[in-house]
Amino acid sequence: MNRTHDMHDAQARRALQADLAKFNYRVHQPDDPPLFTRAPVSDMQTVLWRGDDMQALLARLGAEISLEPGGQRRTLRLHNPGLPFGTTPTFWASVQVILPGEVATAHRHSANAFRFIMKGGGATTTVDGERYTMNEGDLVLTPGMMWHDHEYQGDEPMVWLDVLDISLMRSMHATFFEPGSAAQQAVDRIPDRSARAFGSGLMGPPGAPRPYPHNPLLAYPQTMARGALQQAAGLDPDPFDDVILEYRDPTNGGPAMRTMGMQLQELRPGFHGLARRHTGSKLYYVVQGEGATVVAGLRYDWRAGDFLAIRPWDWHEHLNGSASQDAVLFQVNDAPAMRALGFYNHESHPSGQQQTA
Ligand code: GTQ
Ligand code: FE2
Repeated sequence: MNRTHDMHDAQARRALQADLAKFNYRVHQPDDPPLFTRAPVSDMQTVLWRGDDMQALLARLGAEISLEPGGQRRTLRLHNPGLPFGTTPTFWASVQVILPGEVATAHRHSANAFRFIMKGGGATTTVDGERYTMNEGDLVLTPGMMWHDHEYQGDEPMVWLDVLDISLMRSMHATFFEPGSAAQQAVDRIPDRSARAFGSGLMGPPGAPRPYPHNPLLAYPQTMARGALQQAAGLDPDPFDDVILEYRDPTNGGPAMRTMGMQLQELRPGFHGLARRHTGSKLYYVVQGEGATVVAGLRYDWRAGDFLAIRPWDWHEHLNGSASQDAVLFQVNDAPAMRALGFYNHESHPSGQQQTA
């Protein structure tokens, strides 16, 4: 192939394209962006949101935005400036504020959702007629097309993280949304029913179908999760993540949701993990303590209340520089969706850790 040939080819491709358009065909053009890159190229940006900035904004949201029956939730969306919408290419994370006496009215949607309680406690969510009381550090699931509404009868504003696989659902043109016929569902099942039946993770109803058709467990309380993490601290440390556990479907050991994975981890004082990269995106919420994550050679220092979203295929490693304080991170990732589709891929850094700028 020489230069003249290339020019001739480019000309031929342009001419062909013009004639093809009306038949809904195309041929690749020399200036088209490359389709098959050697490795993932993402428009997403790695972003750190500071909890300190968020506090005042949440107070404004509470004061200035009302919660209308049948309307949108009152949320501060974590927007990724590299993307047209959403926090990552697959999911949207938002921080929801609910004030004493408020009801977030019933609806359902095809997007899978969960809540992780950031501040306060006592609000209830009803999921397909089953009511849960939500407290700080709890994880509560709302799988796709299950009816849900929230109610809060407390004294102080309550704040939680919502994550929905909206971008994934939208990219697959599979959006359904349905408002409820009443503001709230009837609570017509035993409260905490799924947690009572399956919540121990070790014992369950002997008559339950096997395999169970979907994860029957909707709530993962903080006390359970932190207790499990404390037990795991007695194991060998994970070289990337120190002490880490994922939230699981107790009936099959798989991820708690079909598209999104949730994990809780503890970085002990002095921990400096190895660097790795993987396909798919993830978001960390700092539950406790402080530390840093080096992403693509840049160091992001974080502390309790911060969020950090990491771009697909960026090298990243965690550290806790404190001499005495544990750091606790809650994580959401899209690894279950990536794995189910055969797109999950990961690598450890050849030098163990990155050079920082
Ligand atoms: O609480 O049902 O952040 O439907 C976005 C969409 C929360 C919810 C969000 C929702 C909800
Ligand atoms: Fe919802």
